[in-house]
Amino acid sequence: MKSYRTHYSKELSGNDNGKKVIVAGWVEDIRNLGSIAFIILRDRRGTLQITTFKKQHKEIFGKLVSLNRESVISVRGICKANEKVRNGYEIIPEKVEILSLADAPLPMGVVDKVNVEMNTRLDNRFIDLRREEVRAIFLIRDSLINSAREFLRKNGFIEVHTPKIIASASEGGTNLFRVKYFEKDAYLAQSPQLYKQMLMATGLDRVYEIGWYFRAEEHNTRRHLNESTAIDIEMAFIKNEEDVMKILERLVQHICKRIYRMEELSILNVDIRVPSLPLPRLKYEDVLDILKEKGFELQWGEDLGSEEERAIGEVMREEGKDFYFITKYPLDAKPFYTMPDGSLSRSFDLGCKGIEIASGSQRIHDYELLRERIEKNGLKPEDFQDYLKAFKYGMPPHGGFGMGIERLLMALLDIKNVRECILFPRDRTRLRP
Ligand code: AMO
Repeated sequence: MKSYRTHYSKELSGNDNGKKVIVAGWVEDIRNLGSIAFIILRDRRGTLQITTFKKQHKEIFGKLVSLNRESVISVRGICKANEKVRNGYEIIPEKVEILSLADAPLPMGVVDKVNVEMNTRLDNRFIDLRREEVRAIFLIRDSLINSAREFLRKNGFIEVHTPKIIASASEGGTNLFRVKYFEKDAYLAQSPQLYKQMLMATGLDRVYEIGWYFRAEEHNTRRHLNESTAIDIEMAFIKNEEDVMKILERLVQHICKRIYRMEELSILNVDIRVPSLPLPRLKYEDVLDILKEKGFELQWGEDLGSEEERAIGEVMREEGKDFYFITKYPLDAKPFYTMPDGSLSRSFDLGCKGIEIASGSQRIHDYELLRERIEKNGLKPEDFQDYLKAFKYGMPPHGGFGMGIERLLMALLDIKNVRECILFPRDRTRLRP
């Protein structure tokens, strides 16, 4: 055989009757009826049926029916139209090459309808990902990231990558993973915050990074990962946080427009609604009122917990809105770099169906004020000297946001557990595989 594969299952149909093809993939199922056998072969796009007859092809028949499930094979054969088969064709094999024999039993089933526990699935993620509905999430994730990149590039943002081994905290002093850096102590970056801001002093007016957050959060919830990914942007010469929110809402609208027709959504049985703009903007104080009506007693200044977020999501959903901003948080509830607005802040969170998916703000660009806010937050300006220096020699007004990729995906796809949205999750108890 010249090649292991000439066609994916999805690329063939009954119209290819008589065509010589080579297909390859995993043996999902073998139905041996004695004189005839059906092999279901799976590739990244779907499945196809191989039909073999004992009388005509004794050797091939024997080879195929004796395989363990999930073995990898390449099959050369003839495509034959057959209306009784799900995709309208079957492959009559002429040559079979076994590329990898699978052991039995499998650590977990691929097509069995039994519910496999999350831990078993994650322990055997390479098999879990063979399941169509699991793979669908990552195909959608790929499109989501691509469409974000497309939008940001079109709007003048350039892609950057900032250090992930850093000397000081970016989001306050807690939740840091400490690492040994030769003779010194270093940390894993909680976000690109300080670097993306420093870049605003360079003339690279608009930047974005698709990168990693490392957060040593102790809590083990359905919404938190210790290693997560995000789309961060920073933009200069803004008048206020509204300029940043406009980019963010257009970005989520663009992403929705790019993915709402994907066929993978039907595998997951979800509909994505493209939001109309502008998205609703709820002030923090109004959110407290809504929550009070719903029976939550949140004190002024407190951040919303997951229950409160869910309640707001429900209220918005009743109004037909999936996405909504919460604005004007109290200053003390936000990080030191946030621009004050009296006792409030020029900040916002973006919620989607009851889940916080992004947050951002206009930043302080005045050196003295920034120093003061660092101190007020119980942090040491000396620890931020490299960052602070960038504010001393010409720093334009600027702002930005960070949007969690897994959070956005879980909200859009109505997925209950954020671990489903990252290939190999890291949580409080999971460091493998
Ligand atoms: P924040 O800390 O709100 O803001 O993070 C931004 C977004 O990142 C996602 N996220 C997480 N997702 C999963 N697990 C986690 N542990 C986790 N932590 C955060 C969320 C969140 O909304 N520097 C600011 C952003 C900015 O102002 O530009 C920041 O990091 O979706």
